[in-house]
Amino acid sequence: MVQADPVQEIETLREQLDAWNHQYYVLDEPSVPDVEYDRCMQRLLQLEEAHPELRRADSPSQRVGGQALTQFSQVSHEVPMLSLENAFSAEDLFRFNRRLLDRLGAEAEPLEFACEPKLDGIAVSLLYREGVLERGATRGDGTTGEDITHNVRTIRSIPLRLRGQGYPELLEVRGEIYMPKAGFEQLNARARERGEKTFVNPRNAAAGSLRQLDARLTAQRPLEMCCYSVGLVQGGTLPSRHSEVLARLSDWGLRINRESAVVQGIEACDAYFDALAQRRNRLAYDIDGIVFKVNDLALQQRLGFVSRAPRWAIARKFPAQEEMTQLLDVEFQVGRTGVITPVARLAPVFVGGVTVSNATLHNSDEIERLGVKVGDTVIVRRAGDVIPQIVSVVLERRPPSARAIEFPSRCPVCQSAIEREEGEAAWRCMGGLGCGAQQKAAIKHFVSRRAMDIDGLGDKLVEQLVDEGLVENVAGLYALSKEQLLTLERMGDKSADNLLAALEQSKHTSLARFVYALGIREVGEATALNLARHFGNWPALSSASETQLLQVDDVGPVVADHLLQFFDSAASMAVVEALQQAGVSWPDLEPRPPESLPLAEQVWVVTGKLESLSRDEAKARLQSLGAKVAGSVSAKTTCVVAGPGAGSKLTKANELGVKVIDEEALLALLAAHEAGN
Ligand code: D41
Repeated sequence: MVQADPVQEIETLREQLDAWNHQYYVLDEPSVPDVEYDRCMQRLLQLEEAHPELRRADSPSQRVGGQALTQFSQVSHEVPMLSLENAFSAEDLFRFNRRLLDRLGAEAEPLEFACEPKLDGIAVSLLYREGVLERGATRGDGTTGEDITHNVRTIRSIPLRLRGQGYPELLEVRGEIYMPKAGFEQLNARARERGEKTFVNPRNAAAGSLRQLDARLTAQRPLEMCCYSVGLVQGGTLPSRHSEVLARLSDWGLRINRESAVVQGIEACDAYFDALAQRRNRLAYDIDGIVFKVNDLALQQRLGFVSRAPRWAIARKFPAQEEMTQLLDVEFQVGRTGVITPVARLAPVFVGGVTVSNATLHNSDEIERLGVKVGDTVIVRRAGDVIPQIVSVVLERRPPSARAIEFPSRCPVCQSAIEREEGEAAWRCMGGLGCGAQQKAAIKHFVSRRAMDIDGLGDKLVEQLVDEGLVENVAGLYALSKEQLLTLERMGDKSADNLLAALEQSKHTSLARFVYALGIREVGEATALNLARHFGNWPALSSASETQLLQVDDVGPVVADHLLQFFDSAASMAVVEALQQAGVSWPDLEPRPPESLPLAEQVWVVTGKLESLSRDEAKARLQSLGAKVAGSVSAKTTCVVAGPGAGSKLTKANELGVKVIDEEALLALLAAHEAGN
């Protein structure tokens, strides 16, 4: 794309980069490989360097400014940013509807409402002049906020210039800046690894990220923006319904919430609330309720506002995801790989929809960071499927009897020495499979459904078997006799027979399952499958060199090192030997080059929510069958897997006549192809 005219080439590059940004960050549909994007960006930077007179603030190269600010300046909101009234029950919501109808007259029934998830982030205002982003500000107290232009510019879902045409000369857009849950977890995990301060929740992380004077810091934080209304509008007009205004914002390249819906009547609002409450944990971001707005802007006008909140909107809140409770004790658990995790025992508390009585304290650094003591009152957070966490201590409530938490100096289960590797936060028990806790965890993993799939061998039974000294390692399972089983508590004749049959059946397995079942550090299902595919048989795999291991998809230096340690360990290899002696076997495979895999040459796309496996897992398993997994649908796509909530990718697939299957069909297909491995 070399063009003689730099003006023209710069404009072409900016348009291309803007379009890709929009596809990626606003529509959630990646459309180019990173290298291509980077190449264009580099070219643009190079041209702008050579022609400083052609630099412009709204160029995609100008998201992160040079100098850090020394302070924030204040911004007054010409049109105040109102607040929202809260509702805490269905009754509150119905009362809201009655108040509306009292004012508007019964003939307004049923009212049309716009329903929107209430994002738990920071409310902000963006000002566009002639379509160019001029200023970003926090809501502050609604009248005065802070100028955070330098920081909002770094957020990729905020366009530096609006797309298309027809926008007013002056347009103030309002919305919420938030941090998606996955980005938050990653940010905290990284901070924890480095022993740095973590954020309490995604909202605080978003607020902290926006409060940076140096935009280069903000640029590294996974922030997103979602728009929910407009403020100042001059030199142009907007549609007459809220939902249409949002649709227009979307046309201009701004991000709006795809879960939003327009419904008729308050009963439908109630149903929307219940439906989203069900799915709340599966959304990619935290929401703390649902906002209901009268959709007709003329009716909004007639209703007006009281003090600082509009009469025409209400936020129905979900049950809190953070609650206060007491830390009763701390226990130290030893995991499968020896990692010692402090677990908080809590006075039971109802939070995020369930009763919580345990929370993870992660590691010794985290205990130190929180400064928590036994007896303290703590704030517990349970969001989504994430394990409950203690996020802070209420120091004012510390009783005089509070006692410091002592991290053990030896393994609490086997008394072996504990060590912590350079740069790691976790302490590990060095007892290996001599440690009872690691023994039990290794056996539980070995028998689990996706490993050897031994039916009827639950956690309790595994613990009994180890505690009674009947089983020491996974090979011992196959030496169990019926007489031994019958000595166990609550083990009847029938259950013993069933268990022995399940053990017998599990002996016929696949190399991939076997490798996964061994529980080698960092070797998950997908990696095990890749290893099995690549080497085809155990002797080849277990004698592979580092160089050979590194040739396998998914295997990097760390995984290779764990594998080599396992193969070098006489004890581990003796267990493998004993398992094979006991009759555990699998069909060897032809070591297969990638091009002979069943889905070789195919391009797959996964979109929407999946129920029984994560999108990453689906991707890894498709890849290990040879498929490429792409981020967007094109004529080259072989098949699209669409779960609930699939949007434009599904539409596109239908338009192009690309095959679409659901999760159930995907599982069937994976099972069919993986069976032989
Ligand atoms: O998602 C939100 N947090 C959200 C906040 C939303 N979807 N809609 C909102 N609508 C308004 C009005 C009705 C006043 C335009 C809001 C907020 N306000 C709001 N956010 C913070 C204070 C008020």
